[in-house]
Amino acid sequence: MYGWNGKILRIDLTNNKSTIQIYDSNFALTYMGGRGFTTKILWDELAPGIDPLSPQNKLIVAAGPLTGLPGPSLGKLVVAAKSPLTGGYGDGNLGTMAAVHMRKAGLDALIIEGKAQKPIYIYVEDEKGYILSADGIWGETTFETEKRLKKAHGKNVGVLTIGPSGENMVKYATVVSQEGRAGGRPGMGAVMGSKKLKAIVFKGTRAVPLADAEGYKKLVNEAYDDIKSRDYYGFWIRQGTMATIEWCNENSVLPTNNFREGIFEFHRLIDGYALEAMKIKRRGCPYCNMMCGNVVLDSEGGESELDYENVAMLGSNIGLGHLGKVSVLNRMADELGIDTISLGNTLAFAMEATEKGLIKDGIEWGDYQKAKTLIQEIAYRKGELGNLLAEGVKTASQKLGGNSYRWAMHIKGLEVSAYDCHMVPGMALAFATSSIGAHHKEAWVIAWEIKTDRTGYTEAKVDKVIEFQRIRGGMFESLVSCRLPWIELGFELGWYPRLLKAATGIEIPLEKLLYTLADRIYALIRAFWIREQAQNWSRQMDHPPIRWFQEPLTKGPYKGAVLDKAKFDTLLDMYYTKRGWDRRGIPTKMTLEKLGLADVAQQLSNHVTLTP
Ligand code: PTT
Ligand code: SF4
Repeated sequence: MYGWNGKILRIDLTNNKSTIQIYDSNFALTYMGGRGFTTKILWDELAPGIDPLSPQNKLIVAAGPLTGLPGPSLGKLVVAAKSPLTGGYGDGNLGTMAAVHMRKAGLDALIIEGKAQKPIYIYVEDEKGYILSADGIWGETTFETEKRLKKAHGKNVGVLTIGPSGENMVKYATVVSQEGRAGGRPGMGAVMGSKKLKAIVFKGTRAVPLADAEGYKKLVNEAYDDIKSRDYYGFWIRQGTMATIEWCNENSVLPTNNFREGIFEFHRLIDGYALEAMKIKRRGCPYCNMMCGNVVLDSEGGESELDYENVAMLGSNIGLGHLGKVSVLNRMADELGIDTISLGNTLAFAMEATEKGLIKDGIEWGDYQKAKTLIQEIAYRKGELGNLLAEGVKTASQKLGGNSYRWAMHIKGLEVSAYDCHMVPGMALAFATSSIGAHHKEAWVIAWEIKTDRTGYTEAKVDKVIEFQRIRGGMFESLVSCRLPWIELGFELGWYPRLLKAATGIEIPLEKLLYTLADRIYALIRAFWIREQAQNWSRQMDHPPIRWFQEPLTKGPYKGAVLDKAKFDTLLDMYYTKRGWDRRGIPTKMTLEKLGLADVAQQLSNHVTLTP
């Protein structure tokens, strides 16, 4: 095979064993890579109903046929496991030298199973895996851990690590790399912590075999030029994703005070222009020529890499209008290895619970000093409140009781990312049907929706959600490649089959990537959720938080706006029909068979009655 290495490294931490597994072109062409691989492996290998924090869970790190090749924004990989936060499928995407080195090590994926007896880290060099003691790094921050591992193994390696929050199994602990790339929102860091796995270091010295190396090189040079020639390129370089703060506020979708409002009085103080005034450098993922990691000096003199989601969730959503201070909270999240989106949600949840008297001596809106203390308490699970919030807002609201479920902003247990949906039903549907819970990554339809028709509950919106899920959640997550050149600068999708052809020698039309492959991955992820949640499953799991239906915006041009429950249900029905799922949101037997998943239908029917 060209493009794929055809090898997966399996490391069993319980038995201290490491083995290479060869896979064939049929597996490669059916699941492509990245999320396709992780989904298939987790479906095949996890026993139904396991505890996500037990040794029975597996952590998968997976690349695709384009991962780590020199080429525009191709330095990305997927980390996945059964999520301790949601109990369903969980994954995340990171841009890191670990992606490049894993592929140069001759591998396309790493499966980590079992549990070590003592803290360890994994060192992988050219197909070989070693389990080494984490004495001296266990307990350290992600930044310090990476520094020390680079001291031990040399600078030319890629490192994935967890911080104290992963070690303490905070349910939304992430995996961090390069002091500012973070991935695995639904607790992938906690899964590492549960295995006593502090870090994974990759070193690769080989070249990935390409079908047409010369042709690939030529194509890549053209692709880089194309990206640079795009109209928006200059402004992107200035502000990156941070331009979204201003746009969201203008359109009344900037999460404010726990998604109660869509506009923030102090938005100017945390927007892309505020960033420009503080910026000291840019960072980014390997091989990217539109790097978006904007680094600032925060209020305490530390370096903090800012993105839209981080700033909205730790700024407007908690009522903090000071970019220097927001940057401190963001850096703390990176150092401790906590997801900023879930963190911004849990802090806001606690602020609202304090305001409403459910938490005594809690935390007031915008209280920066208390937020810093609480972040530490969450990461180390210290004290009653820190421990409660470490569980995420769904469990925290169940434990806290009262009416707190009304302001727990999550879907399927994953906290909502930074778009208020009181008046964008298409985006609400995207959140509701995302395959890991309320994450924007698969169907960021909000920009299109606001430009075309923000009030309607139309078929066009359902189509757009599915189209984006195919492109973003299916194709980009399995190639694996960054989607930002396409969505932000208009880099055409047609480039990807061309790059694939040069890398693998195989002509895979865009339609195949977007329809058969993406739909297969989606159906399999859904099957995983149903298998794991068969007892609790209902279409309610695909519903946005109650707040957006029942508590209207009280400020701004859309004052009074709420989502309409009956109309939302109609959207959901349309979505299910188009996906070939029944009214419960479960893929029908016919749909699974059509996608080549007859064996999955067979197994799933042991857990639920399938519609023919
Ligand atoms: C992603 C989610 C996002 S999405 C952001 S900012 W964004 C938050 N970033 C965090 C962070 O930083 N530190 C932290 N401790 N927690 C964080 N949580 C949040 O995590 C990121 C970029 C961005 S910046 C986006 S949109 C795009 N995401 C991509 C994706 O998902 N797939 C893909 N094929 N390409 C993508 N390109 C862009 O990558 P999760 P990164 Mg991240 C500091 O992982 O779990 O999916 O959540 O990977 O390398 O940092 O790049 O406005
Ligand atoms: Fe990474 Fe940003 Fe470049 Fe995408 S655009 S590859 S997220 S630096």
